[in-house]
Amino acid sequence: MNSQEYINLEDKYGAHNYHPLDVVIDHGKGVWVWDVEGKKYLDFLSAYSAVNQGHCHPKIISALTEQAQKLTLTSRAFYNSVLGEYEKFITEYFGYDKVLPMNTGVEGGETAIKLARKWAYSVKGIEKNKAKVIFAEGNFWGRTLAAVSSSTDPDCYEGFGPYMPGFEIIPYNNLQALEKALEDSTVCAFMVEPIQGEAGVVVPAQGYLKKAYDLCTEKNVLFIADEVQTGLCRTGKMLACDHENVKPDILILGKALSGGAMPVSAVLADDDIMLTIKPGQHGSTFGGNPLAGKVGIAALKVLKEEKLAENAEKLGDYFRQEMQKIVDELDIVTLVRGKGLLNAIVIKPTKTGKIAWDVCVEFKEMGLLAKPTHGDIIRFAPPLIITKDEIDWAIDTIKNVLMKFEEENIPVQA
Ligand code: IF1
Repeated sequence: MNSQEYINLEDKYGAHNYHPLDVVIDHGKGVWVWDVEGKKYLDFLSAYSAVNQGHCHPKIISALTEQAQKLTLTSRAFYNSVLGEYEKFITEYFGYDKVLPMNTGVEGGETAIKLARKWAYSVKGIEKNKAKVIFAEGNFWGRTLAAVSSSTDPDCYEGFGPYMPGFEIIPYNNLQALEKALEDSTVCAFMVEPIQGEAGVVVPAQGYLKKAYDLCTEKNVLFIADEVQTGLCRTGKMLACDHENVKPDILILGKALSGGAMPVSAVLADDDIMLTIKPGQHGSTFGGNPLAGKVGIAALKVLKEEKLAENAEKLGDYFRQEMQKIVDELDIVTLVRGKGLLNAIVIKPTKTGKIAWDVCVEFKEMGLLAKPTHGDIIRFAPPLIITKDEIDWAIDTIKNVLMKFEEENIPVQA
């Protein structure tokens, strides 16, 4: 079958809950993927930061295949010979007493909020069913009803009401708003992305995270960091919170925790928070399965062995510096922002409002895969194993495409 035939199958038999670019990927290795016609692409999305270690990393795949021959799932009705080893490894890796293993990032978010509420009633002493959690405008932490209840993006929440009570939303990167919200003694937690991914790689002011953490601590409110997308070396440090030496009370990880091999997420916290959930009060069939444990250990080891945070920091700075030259030179792109290898450019709005999409289609034709978010923003997030030569090729490709659009489509203010 050719690409169009694969696309037709998905169109006919699959829910239409996505609008993918017209490329049918068949196999991948490192930073490269190939479509069914054998055309090669540089992956500049990394499955939304799930393949930080590169596609099909040999060490992660061998951990997966070796364990898959032995034992894949016991459920938590019984112990297994991998989970304890994985729990010890990941809690020592990040410096927390305990981990609650789940599968998807959004389950990590749900788990963190349930922990915060349990802690609110059993430790902080907030009146039953009155605990509030604060979120920032522009947040994205998944697609469950609780997640969309905290969203300010109509595409995420419209048509899915009624919404979860006890959620409050304040402006992102605004300490005065947070300080004011924290005056309410029923607030138990502030859940925030250190850099907002889906919002378009929105980087808060230097010092925001640290000051937000301190304000929460002063008010005995839990600081929950959603590092599902920004964590695991993506922003040039192991965690984005490390840029400000903030240690979250609750840390949520996902995506690259498995290197893209399977869904693995984790919530880390110390005993005073984690032990508020008692046996039988939370979990999931696949949470903490032995396959995820072995894959998680391998994925975390690769991050350090291959110094992916250092590479992301160095090549991310270089990438933004080169992108800035393009911003200065061209009219069509108005800014570049990001940290490490989580970056985005903003395309000047036009009447059609779909120029970012058209640019990504042209990127695809030229062999680079990226996707717009929120109309005029294009996120660039390659696997963190990328080399300088590969980044240089990407920069040239991005520049050539943008220059082509500059000449052909003089953008008009929307
Ligand atoms: C989609 C992007 C969207 C996340 C953060 C939790 C989750 C995510 C910071 C939930 C998931 C994914 C979901 C995927 C596209 C992608 C995404 F920001 F990465 F680009 F949508 F906003 N916290 N992000 O980014 O993790 O349950 O998906 O494992 O839903 O379209 P999940």
